[in-house]
This record gives sequence, structure tokens and C-alpha cells, in this order.
Amino acid sequence: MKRGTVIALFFVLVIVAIISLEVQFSSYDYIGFSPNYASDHIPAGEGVVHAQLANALGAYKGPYVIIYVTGQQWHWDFYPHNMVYTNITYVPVGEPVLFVIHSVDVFHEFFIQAATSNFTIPLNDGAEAVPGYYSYMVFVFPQPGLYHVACAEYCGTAATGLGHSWLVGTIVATTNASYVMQQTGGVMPQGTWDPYVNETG
Ligand SMILES: [Cu+2]
Repeated sequence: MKRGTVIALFFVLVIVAIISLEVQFSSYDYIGFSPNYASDHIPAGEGVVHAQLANALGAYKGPYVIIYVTGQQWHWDFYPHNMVYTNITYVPVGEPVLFVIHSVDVFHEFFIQAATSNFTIPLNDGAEAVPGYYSYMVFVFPQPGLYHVACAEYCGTAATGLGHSWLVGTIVATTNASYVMQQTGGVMPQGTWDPYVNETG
């Protein structure tokens, strides 16, 4: 083979590799958080917040804002009310929010992430998303902004990409109650939580 041909083939290889990487990483644009997506869905002025506080509410039984979370390969669906959002949901600030979590396929873990910069107030808190089973956790979001969600239970690799790593999302916490209601299609679902009654969610 001529030297020129070898060099040409090498560059073809490099270009194919770059394109395939680009395809893989650009999937984040619709599967998870992206600035463009966020600008259409998130009120101005609400920047990224790293969750800082896990709330142990003890005997408190509600009322809660209830958000149903379904994990699957590979996205989170949120059922805040009568509307379904994929990889994004809206919650009020300063009120207990109850996440009712399950999976429709394999094990996942719904995980709200803290940043290392907040390591002095650690919160890396999640709950298993298990098929046929509901787990739950309660948060009071301490300030408005964007909270990052990930999957913390390895749940497989896609045939054409990363799989597990795509299972990320954003929680928008806002003090604008009417905005939350607008986004969720009405009055936020509220009530006490009884896992033996509400399982049909
Ligand atoms: Cu996973």
C-alpha cells in the first residue's frame, strides 16, 4: 500500500472516531440536562444548585407535594400531576416534597447529587428504583435553582451508547408557585403518604 493511501486511511479513521464520539455525547442534549433545553423550561435567574440538605422529617406525615418518579432504560419520567415530564420536574421551595420512586425494568437508583464543594454539608442521597416496588424519600428544597439527578445503580449499556450514564435529570425548585402549577398542569398533588394505599399511584 502506498504511503499516501495509508495516511488517507488514517485520517478517515480519525474522522469516523470523532463523529461517533460526537453522536454519543450529543445524546445528552435530549436525554439529560442541556443548557438549550433548560432555557426553554426554566425560569430566568435560577442557576444550578447542588443539593445540600437531607430532611429527616421524623413523624411528620404531610401534607406533601407528591412527585411520582419512574426509572427506566434510560430516562426518568416524572408524574407531578396529570402531565409527564421526562428528565425534568418542578417543585416548590420550602415545602416537603415526597418522591415516590419505582422502575419499570431493571434496578436503578434515583439520586439527588451534592457537589464536592458542599462536602461539609454532605448530601448524596437516593433511593432504589425497583420494579414492582415503591420506595420513597422526602426533601425540602432549601433554595430555588436546579438540582441534579443521576442514576446511582448501574443499569446497563445501550447498544449504541452509554446507557446508565444517560439516566440523569434536573429538578427545578422555584418559589414561583403559580409557575409550578402551570408546568404541572394544575394544583400540586398533596396529601399524606400511605405506601399501602397509594401504590397504584
Ligand atoms: Cu443506572
